[in-house]
Amino acid sequence: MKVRTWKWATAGIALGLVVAACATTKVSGSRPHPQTPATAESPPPPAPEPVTPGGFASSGNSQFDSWRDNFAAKSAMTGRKPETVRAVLDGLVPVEATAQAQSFDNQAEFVKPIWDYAKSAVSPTRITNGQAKLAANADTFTAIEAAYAPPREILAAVWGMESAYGAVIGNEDAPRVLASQAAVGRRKDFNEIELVAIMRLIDDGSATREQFRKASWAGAIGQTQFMPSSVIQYGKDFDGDGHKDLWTNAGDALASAGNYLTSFGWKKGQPWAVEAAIPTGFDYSYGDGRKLTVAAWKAIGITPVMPAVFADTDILSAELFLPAGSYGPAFLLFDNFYVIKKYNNADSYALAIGLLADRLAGRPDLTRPWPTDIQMLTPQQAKDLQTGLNTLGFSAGTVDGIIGRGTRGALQKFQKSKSLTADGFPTVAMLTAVMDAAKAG
Ligand SMILES: [Ca+2]
Repeated sequence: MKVRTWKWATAGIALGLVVAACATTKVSGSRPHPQTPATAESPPPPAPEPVTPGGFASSGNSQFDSWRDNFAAKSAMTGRKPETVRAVLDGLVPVEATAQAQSFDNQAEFVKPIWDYAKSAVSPTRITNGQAKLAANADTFTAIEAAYAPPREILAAVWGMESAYGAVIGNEDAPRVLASQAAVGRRKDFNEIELVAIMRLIDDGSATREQFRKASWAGAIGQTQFMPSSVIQYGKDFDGDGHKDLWTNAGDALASAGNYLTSFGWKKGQPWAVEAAIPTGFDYSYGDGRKLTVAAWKAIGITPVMPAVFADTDILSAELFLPAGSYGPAFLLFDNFYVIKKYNNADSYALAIGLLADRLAGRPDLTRPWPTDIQMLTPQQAKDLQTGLNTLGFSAGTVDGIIGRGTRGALQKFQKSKSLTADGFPTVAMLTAVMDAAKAG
């Protein structure tokens, strides 16, 4: 407690200096130059730094400045301490809008073929490092497992995927990236809520302004990459030192992830998914999102590759997931798969976490490899496929270049009509078959 008090006293002095500096700027309109008195030969003094009506030094971007003035006033009205509002928002210069938009558009979990993402996620290095981290933190994991529902390998996989087990937590300023988005109107409410969450965490002594200078480009913080509002809602001070320190305390970060997944309904003792062996001649149209019990899947020829630890799962419901159509491994997904998606809503992310966790638990690699020779359709090719299917009377809906359920279903009908494997998977070969049939028709 003494250390904390001292830190706050220091922070108070620092804040006082910042405020004093701002006041000087505001009043005099230019920086004082006490040691370089002006002479006739001196260059003219620098132009005064513009100050916004809200009292912030201008960022040079009028849209950002005006958003900040309004948001600062709004934040103060929610009961945040004025010095915290200023510490969080002062000095921010917006991230260039195009750079930020590109970061969103290029998220690997959405743009890579799912198997490329899964393969790079479950790399030998990540498996080796994860097993070493599990061993080095065995007592922490045992305590966290006793308190929360997910097994240690799932939490270790989240740790590995989010921050390379704490090694890479980001160097962006969370207030800056969140404010940049809010100012241009990109998910404004979401980003403003996160900024207020940062202010709240600083106000109640959970974190310091400085700690938020280590964040991801999206404003997520710490070894398990939580958004600030999630730190408030789900974060845990596992070592009981009074701080939810997801940045430097692995136990706090892992317990927070354990609590998060538990809160979203992780079912203890159930798998996230298991690989499913598909028999020859299987009707792939079963992979349409329907849920059947494991016993029912077995009855139609699917063989789950079930680790002994999950022996008694015949009564559980599962969905057949065919990420690479008939060209790669198939999975039976259980409820816990959808709980992982609460962490990051991409099938590829949840798949990667699950596969990495399985390896960290010492389970064998997939029995069926991922395809290496399949080329994904370009958006234009996807449009051509949709046009061809529509021409043939297999309605793929709007020609938008996005392969969703509708396009896959239409492709399955085409495949069935040609006695092809009806997996609805859009390969270049399948595009050619559709185009040829459409021309011939
Ligand atoms: Ca702590």
